[in-house]
Amino acid sequence: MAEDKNMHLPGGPEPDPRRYRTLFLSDLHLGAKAAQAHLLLDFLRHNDADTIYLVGDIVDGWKLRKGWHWPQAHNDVVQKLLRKARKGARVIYVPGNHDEFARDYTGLTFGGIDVVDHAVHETAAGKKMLVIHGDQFDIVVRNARWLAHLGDWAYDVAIAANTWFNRARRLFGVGYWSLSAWAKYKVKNAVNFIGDYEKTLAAEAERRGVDGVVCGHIHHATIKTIDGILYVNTGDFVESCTAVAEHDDGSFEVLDWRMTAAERAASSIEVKALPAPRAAAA
Ligand SMILES: [Mn+2]
Repeated sequence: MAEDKNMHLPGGPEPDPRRYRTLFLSDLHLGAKAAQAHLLLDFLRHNDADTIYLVGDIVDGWKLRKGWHWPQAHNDVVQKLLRKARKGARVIYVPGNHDEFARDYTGLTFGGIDVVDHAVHETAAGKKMLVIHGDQFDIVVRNARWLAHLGDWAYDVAIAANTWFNRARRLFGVGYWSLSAWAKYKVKNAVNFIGDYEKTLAAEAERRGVDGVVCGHIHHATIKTIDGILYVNTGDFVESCTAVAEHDDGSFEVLDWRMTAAERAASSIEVKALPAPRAAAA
C-alpha cells in the first residue's frame, strides 16, 4: 500500500493539539512498507494526552529482519513520541508479537518511555483496564471451542505453550506464526474469529479481576461490552488508521484518523475553491 503523502502537510503551522486524558495506539508496524507513517505523524501533531499507551506491534521486527526499511517518516514518528515523553506525557510501551524483541526490556525505561509486559490502567471513572497486546492468547482463540470444555489447567498450559512456541520460533529464526493469516485461511468467515478473539480477551480481563481490557493485535477497532466486561480494541495504523482516546470523564472513543484527515482535506479544498472576495464595482 502506498504511503498517503498528501495527508501530511509539511511546513504548515503546528496545529493546536487536542488533549485527551489517555491515548491508546497499537499496530503501527513501523519498519513495514504498509505502515501509514505520514497519517500517524498527522495524528500525533493533532492529538496529545497525559498518558499514552503503545499497545504493541509498534515496530515490525519481523519485517525489518527480512530487509531494512526505515524511511524518515518512521524516524519522525519515534522522535515525536520521544518528544511527547520529554514534554511530560507518560508513555507506556506494551510490546506485541511483531516487536517481541522489546519484551526482553520490560521493567526498563528508554527516553522516558516505560516498557512493560502489560499494564492496568485506571480510568477517570475508576474502572480498571488490563492493557495488553493480545497475541498471548492466539492459541486460546484458535482452540476456543474445545478449550472451553476443559478446566483452568488447560487454559494455563495453552498460554504457556503459546509463549514458548513463539520464543522457540524467534530463537530458530522462523517467522512469526500469524493468527490473522491462519484465520483468513482456515475460518470461513472472519466474523467468527474476531468474535472468538474478543470473547477470549474479555474472559482474560475477568480472570484477572478487572473491569475491562484495552488490546490490539487483530487490527479491528471497537468498543463494546462483553458479559459485563468493557472490551476496547485500538485497531491499527496500517489499514484502518485508528486509535482510542479516553476522555476526562473516563469514557472511550475510537478516533478514525483516515476519515478525520480526509474530511479536513476536503473542507480545506472547499475553502480554497471559494471565489476570492472582490471589491464591489462602483
Ligand atoms: Mn500483533
